[in-house]
Amino acid sequence: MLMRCFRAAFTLIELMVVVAIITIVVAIALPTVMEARKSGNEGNAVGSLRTIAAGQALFREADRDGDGLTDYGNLAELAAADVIDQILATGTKAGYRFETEPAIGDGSPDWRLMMYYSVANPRKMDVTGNRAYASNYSGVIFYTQQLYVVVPGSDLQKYAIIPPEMYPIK
Ligand SMILES: [Ca+2]
Repeated sequence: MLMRCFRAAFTLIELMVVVAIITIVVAIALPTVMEARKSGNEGNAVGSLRTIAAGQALFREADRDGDGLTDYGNLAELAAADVIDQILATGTKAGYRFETEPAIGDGSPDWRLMMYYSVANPRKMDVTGNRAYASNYSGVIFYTQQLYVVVPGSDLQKYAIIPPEMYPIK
């Protein structure tokens, strides 16, 4: 009796209406969920750049690689010195890819004592994040809405200069 009532209560059309409503709700909610995930990843990327900045300072001041120079390091060197976590050390964390390198200047070792740059790019632009970030030894973090490509020999790599088309985060 109960089963018969149930069947009578749910016709095919009613089921289709339910499916249509669920589809609409998902279609409305999905972009919001995606945006929330991206902004979460972006927040994490900024946090990771701050972690790298703190790690660089520790690495340099304490000569954590023990080479007798108060120099900056790359991701592998910071990881080996235990000043960044092992996930960040892989260069990929929470939808972002990270790089950090001492500045190369004119090739003399003095440059790596004074400057470094860090870059965080979304693994997929507009999918895992809407912004690419960069920072230098000043600790200020800048963003752009294009993937940030570090060109070998570019001013960023040489002198840790943040290009003018990047904007400081608030
Ligand atoms: Ca050192």
